[in-house]
Amino acid sequence: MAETKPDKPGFLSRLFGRKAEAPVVPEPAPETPRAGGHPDTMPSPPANAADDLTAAPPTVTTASPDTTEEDKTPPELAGADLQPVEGLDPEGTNPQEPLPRIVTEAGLELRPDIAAADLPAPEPAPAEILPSPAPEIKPSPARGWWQRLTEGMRRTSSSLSDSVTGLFTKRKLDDATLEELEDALVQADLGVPTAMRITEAIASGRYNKEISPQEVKTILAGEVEKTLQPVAQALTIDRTKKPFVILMVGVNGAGKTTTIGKLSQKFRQQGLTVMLAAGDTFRAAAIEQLKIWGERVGAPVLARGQGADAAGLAYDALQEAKANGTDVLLIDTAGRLQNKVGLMAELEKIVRVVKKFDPSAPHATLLVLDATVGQNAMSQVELFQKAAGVTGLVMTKLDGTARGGILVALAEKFRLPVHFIGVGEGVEDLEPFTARDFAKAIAGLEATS
Ligand SMILES: Nc1nc2c(ncn2[C@@H]2O[C@H](COP(=O)(O)OP(=O)(O)OP(=O)(O)O)[C@@H](O)[C@H]2O)c(=O)[nH]1
Ligand SMILES: [Mg+2]
Repeated sequence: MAETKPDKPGFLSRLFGRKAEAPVVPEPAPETPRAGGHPDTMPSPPANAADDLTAAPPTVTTASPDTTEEDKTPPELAGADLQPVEGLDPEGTNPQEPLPRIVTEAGLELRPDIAAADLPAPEPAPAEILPSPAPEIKPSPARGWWQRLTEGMRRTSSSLSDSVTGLFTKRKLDDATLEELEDALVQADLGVPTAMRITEAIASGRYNKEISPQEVKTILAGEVEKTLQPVAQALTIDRTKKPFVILMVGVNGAGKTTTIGKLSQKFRQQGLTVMLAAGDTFRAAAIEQLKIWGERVGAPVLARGQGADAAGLAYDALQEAKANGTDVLLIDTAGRLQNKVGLMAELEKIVRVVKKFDPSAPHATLLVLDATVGQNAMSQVELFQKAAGVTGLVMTKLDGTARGGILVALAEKFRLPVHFIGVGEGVEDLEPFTARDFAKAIAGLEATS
C-alpha cells in the first residue's frame, strides 16, 4: 500500500509560534482486492482447505509471522477459505427469501446445508436453550499476555526503536534531530498531534543536551499512554439487559468472526450464556466458520441459509435469546467496504430492525479494525460510525504490522473506547486494551508495571 505522509508544520515553525491544526490525512486505498471475492470486499489471507479440526495443518497468514505452531488457528476458523456467494445482490436491495429455519435437537443450530424439503415442517425452538458444554480449549502454553503483546507488536516497536536509536545515539538535541523524530513518529502512524506533543515533551528542558534513546522511549511511552488512557475502557456487560446485544461490524477480513469466537470464549469463562447470530449471510462458508466457533466455545448459533435477510435473522436471534434468557447475543455481519453506500445501508437496516425489538439495542456496536490497513482505519471509523453508531473499537492483527501506531491516531481523533486488541489468531490472543501496556510495547520498553 502506498504510504501517504500527512503534511505537518515543522518543529522550527512551531518554535516560532505557528499553531497548527491537525491536517486531514488522505486515505490510501485499501490493498489489492481479494481475487474472486465479493465485488466490494477487502482481501483475506490465502486459502487453506481442511476438514478435520484436530488434524488440520496450522494456517499461516501473512499477518502473523511470529505466531508459534501451537497458536495458529485451524483453517476452518479463519476467514481465509471463505468464498463469495454467486448471484447475490451486493447492494442488499433485493434480498432472497430466507430459507426455512431448521431446529436441531440442540435447540438452535439451523443447518443451511440440509434442504428444507428433506425435513418436516420447522418446529418452534424449545423455550429453554441450554448451550452445549464448553469444550476444552488449549491455552497458549507458558506465554503470558505481556509476552504475546510485545512479541506481537515487535514490528511496530522495532521500527520506532530503530528510528529513535539511530537519531539519538551520541547526538545533541537540535532542531534537525527533532524534525527527524517528528517525521518518524508521523511515519509510524501515530498522528500529527501526538507526534508534535511527543517531540515537544522530549525537547522541553533538554535542548542542546544529549539524550539517550532509552530516555526518548520513556517519554514517548508516557505521551502515548496519556493519549490512550481516556479510550482504554473495558466492555461492560450490563446484566440488566437480557440479552446484552453486541453487533460486530467492519470491512472484509478485519477479524469480526474470529473476534466473536474469542469474545464468546471470554464471556463463557465468566459464566455467561452466549448465543451467536450468523448475520453474514453472503457466504455459506462464513456461516460454517461461525458454527465452528460456536461449537468450540459452547455457544449455540442461529443461522440461516446463504442469501437470507440479515436484519430478519438478527431480529429472530433477539427473540430467541430473549425467550431463553441468554446473557449475551453476538451478531456477526458480512464485511463491507465503508464507502459502499448500498452495503452500509444494509447495516443501517440491521440496526433499525434490532431497535424495533429492543430500542436500547444493540448495547454495543463494535467496529473491528485490522491494524495492517494503517491510515485507512480513519475513514473506516468515520463511515461505520455514521452508518451503525459504533460504540467501541477492537483492533486486530497488531502482530502482523509495523502500523500499530494507528491506534494512537484513532484515539486522538475519535476518542471512541478501545475495548480489546488482538495479536494473533489463537483464542487467547485477544485481551482488554490497557493504555500503559500498549504504550510500553509500542515504545519497545521492557517490562510492564
Ligand atoms: N495474525 C492475526 N490474524 C488474525 C487476528 N484476528 C483475526 N485474524 C485472522 O484474520 C483472518 C480473517 O478473520 P475473520 O474473523 O474471518 O474476518 P472477518 O472480519 O469475519 O471477515 P469477513 O467475514 O470476510 O468480513 C482469519 O485468518 C483470522 O484468523 C489477529 O489478531 N492476528
Ligand atoms: Mg466473518
